[in-house]
Amino acid sequence: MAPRPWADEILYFVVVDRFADGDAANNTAVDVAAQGAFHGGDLKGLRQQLDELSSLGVTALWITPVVKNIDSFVTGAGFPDWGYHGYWADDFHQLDPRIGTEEDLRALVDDAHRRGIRVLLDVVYNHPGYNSHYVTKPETKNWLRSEERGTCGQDDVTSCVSGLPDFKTELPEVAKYLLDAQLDWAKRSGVDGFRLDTVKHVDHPFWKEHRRRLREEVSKDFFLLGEVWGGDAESLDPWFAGDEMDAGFDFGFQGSTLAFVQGRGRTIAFDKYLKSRAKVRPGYLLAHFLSSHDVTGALHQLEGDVKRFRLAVVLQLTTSGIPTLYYGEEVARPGGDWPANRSDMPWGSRDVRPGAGKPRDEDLRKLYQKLTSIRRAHVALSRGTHQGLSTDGDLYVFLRHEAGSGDAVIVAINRGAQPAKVSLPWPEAWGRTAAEDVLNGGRLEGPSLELTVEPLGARILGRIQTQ
Ligand SMILES: [Ca+2]
Ligand SMILES: [Ca+2]
Repeated sequence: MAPRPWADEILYFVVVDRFADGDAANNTAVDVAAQGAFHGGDLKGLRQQLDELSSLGVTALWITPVVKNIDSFVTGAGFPDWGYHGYWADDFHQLDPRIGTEEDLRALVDDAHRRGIRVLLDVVYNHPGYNSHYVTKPETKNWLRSEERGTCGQDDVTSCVSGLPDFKTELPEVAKYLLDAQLDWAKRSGVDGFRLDTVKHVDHPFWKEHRRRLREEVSKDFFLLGEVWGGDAESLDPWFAGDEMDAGFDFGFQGSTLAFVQGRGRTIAFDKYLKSRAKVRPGYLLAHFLSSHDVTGALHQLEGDVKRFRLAVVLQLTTSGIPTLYYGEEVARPGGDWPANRSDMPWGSRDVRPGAGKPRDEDLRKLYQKLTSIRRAHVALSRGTHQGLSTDGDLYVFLRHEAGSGDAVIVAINRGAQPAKVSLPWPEAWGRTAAEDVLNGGRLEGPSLELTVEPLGARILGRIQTQ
């Protein structure tokens, strides 16, 4: 694949078990009616849907962990809850047969690469699953802190997250075992990077060694996107300063954006939040999501208000960082509170299981297609500076500008119930050429920029490219 900065990627996150079923033969203990059970999705099914993802315009894929998970369920949530999500490992040296084989994983990565799509594998170093064999086997039982033995600590690194057994990653033997296993998958699968789970629950020396070994043994460009719960430009910095991660999730984007589109808080406060994202250490990136497997879905939080959701999507795909789309969001999959936030991918009239027959909002998907193509055509949207131009009332206008290419894009969002108007100076970066609304169509001429934005409407303006 041709080199491309990660700042330009549009990432799509898939919970493999809940996406597409390409192999009924691996469907052991599948029960689509049970919310905590396996639903049959697998790597083969995902691979068969790469054209679906390509046509959506995403450029990178993040898949849930593929290693063998525990074979039993837990009942703490009030229903049988299985390791369908991949975060409850039972053997780091085997793939989960319900997800697929090593060949399936390699074929997925190869086919994705052929379409110009990079792949991030989700990796967990902090813990195995509940009652995993690591806890009971004599060779490994001292590798873990556990509630059963009363050995869980009190701090982020030594506590037992969600009551899960905690790997003593500070012990060289434990670190080596975990690193050897995951680096081996990186080498064998050809993935482009890892999405790293529970980052703040593992010690910094481990992450430094992790990075050092990946660069030496796999690739100097191997990309690391870390989940530091609650992370933002400032709180992620220790993992950037220490050369441990390349990027981290911005947990503030969902709440700030949903509040803005719902008319809560002043427009200037939202502008201030978006500007604060530029404080991220130069060369490092934030990844921003509207929904995930760990938070309540955005559309659900908006009580199904697709008009406001569309504004949030425009903001996600026109602001800096790596936009991280959550599977099915693009067709209005109703993702509620946990565990409904991991519901099945809707397939409409197609039968690729898990959510076969469930309806899709194809108009919403068309908006995503349009926005991904606009983002990919305008480097200002992925790499440019962010400058608020108007923050009066319910209208928010901002400029994204990338000096190297001279590309400049203006985005205008009206969250109010009335049409909003503003008159702005013609952007210097556009010179004297005319501009066009690349989202809705329509031409604009200088000498000033006279903008009207419909209620709950958005406009994206760029200079008309001369041939
Ligand atoms: Ca299957
Ligand atoms: Ca830990």
